[in-house]
Amino acid sequence: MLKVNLSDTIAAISTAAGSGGIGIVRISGSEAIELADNIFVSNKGKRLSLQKSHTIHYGNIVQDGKIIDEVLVSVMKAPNTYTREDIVEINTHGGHRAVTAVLNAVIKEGARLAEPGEFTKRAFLNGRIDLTQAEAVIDIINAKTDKSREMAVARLGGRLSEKIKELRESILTMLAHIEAAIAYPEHDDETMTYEMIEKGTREAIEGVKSLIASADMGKIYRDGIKTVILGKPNVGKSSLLNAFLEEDRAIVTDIPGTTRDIVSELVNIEGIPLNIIDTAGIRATDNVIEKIGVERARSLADEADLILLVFDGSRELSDEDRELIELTKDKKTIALVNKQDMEQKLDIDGTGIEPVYISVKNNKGIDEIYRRIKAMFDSGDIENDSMALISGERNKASLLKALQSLENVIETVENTMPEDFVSMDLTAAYEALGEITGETLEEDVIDKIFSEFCLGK
Ligand SMILES: Nc1nc2c(ncn2[C@@H]2O[C@H](COP(=O)(O)OP(=O)(O)OP(=O)(O)O)[C@@H](O)[C@H]2O)c(=O)[nH]1
Ligand SMILES: [Mg+2]
Repeated sequence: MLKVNLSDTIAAISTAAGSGGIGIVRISGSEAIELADNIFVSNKGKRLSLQKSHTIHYGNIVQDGKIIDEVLVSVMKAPNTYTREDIVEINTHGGHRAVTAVLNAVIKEGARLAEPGEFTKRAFLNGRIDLTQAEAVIDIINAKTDKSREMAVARLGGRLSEKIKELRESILTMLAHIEAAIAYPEHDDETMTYEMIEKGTREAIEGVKSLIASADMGKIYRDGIKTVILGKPNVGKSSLLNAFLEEDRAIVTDIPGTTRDIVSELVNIEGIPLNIIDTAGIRATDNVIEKIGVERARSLADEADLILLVFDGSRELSDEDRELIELTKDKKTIALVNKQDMEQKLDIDGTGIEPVYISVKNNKGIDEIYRRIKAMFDSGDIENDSMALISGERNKASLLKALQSLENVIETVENTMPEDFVSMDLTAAYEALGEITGETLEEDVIDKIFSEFCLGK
């Protein structure tokens, strides 16, 4: 069990640093209301501890005879609160000094400064939400697009928890059958049991696989599609980046080799975030420095979720172009033939490439690039039930572990090895899935997850 001190009352500023209309100091714990009462002076002489839950009260925060700020105080009593503990939220004026002074007053009354994410951690430890929901809270806060926010909201509502719960329950049922078969061998037809287990395990494998597939989509919507613009020098790579950004971010000249350093920018294309990386042009020569460029292009291509491979339509296909085609052939690539406004000399028939013809100069064909990207990444799945529910590498790693164990089960069954092996692997899968909801996770891992939260959440 987790050894966490839930008995002390914690406090933090929950609003963002800086000036705003309102700032909020949040207090949670068994002494939250009493503590607030010590510094809250209602103009009608109200005592917070005598008020009903979920009510708001007007007055001043006063300490050592001095008014610190004029405030509105919300009183929320356990258990129907964010943390399931008593919560008081003090709405102050939103200046940094005002919220800080009120927080200091609360600390002086005996509250402890909350750690990052501690309110949400308490919600988790007190059983109000599971870990998928806690992580959804961070993801909503950090969402860079509406899509990733929508996905996180679905998780907060328990969509992922339900799926994990279903999978775990079906595994548990199988485990129970095996235990029964071991305990009462005379009552159970062994082959029957194995057939049932194989079927159940295959179903579980499908379920886990579809969640893993959604993890990749989830990552893309969360962090952006890592998009690398590749091409030989002077084809218009930096110009393309600028066209996406609708501003002159990267330096563009007619001198080949203009871009030296990697430039990267986040752009939002119809709700799909692209993390676009402009690179130095690739030259396939024997020159050592240029070779480094090719190596770098190769490693960028390896890391990319999407490659935009740019050709210059006004020049003939060169060795550099061929090298780049070779280098990107197994990757998600969109080929672009640029400079359509000029006389065309490029012949890419026979390369198997179906490019988008564009002219960055005349802003032609850029929409078609967007359409291709949407078709590639917006699988429609996102809209429906198999929504990208998985967030982050942690969940994916647990799913991969579960998958491995389930695949071991199939192997054991196929080789009619002893039941003990089956139950061992099923148990491992059951536990790996439990890590996602936080049921079978080590304390330090949980601490680490919450430490990535912002203060006051
Ligand atoms: N005619 C024409 N010129 C273009 C077009 N797109 C880019 N250019 C020009 O091509 C030249 C090279 O453009 P850049 O965007 O710097 O090319 P790059 O691929 O980034 O080049 P390096 O950084 O040197 O590898 C510049 O003079 C651009 O103005 C286009 O669609 N038509
Ligand atoms: Mg450039």
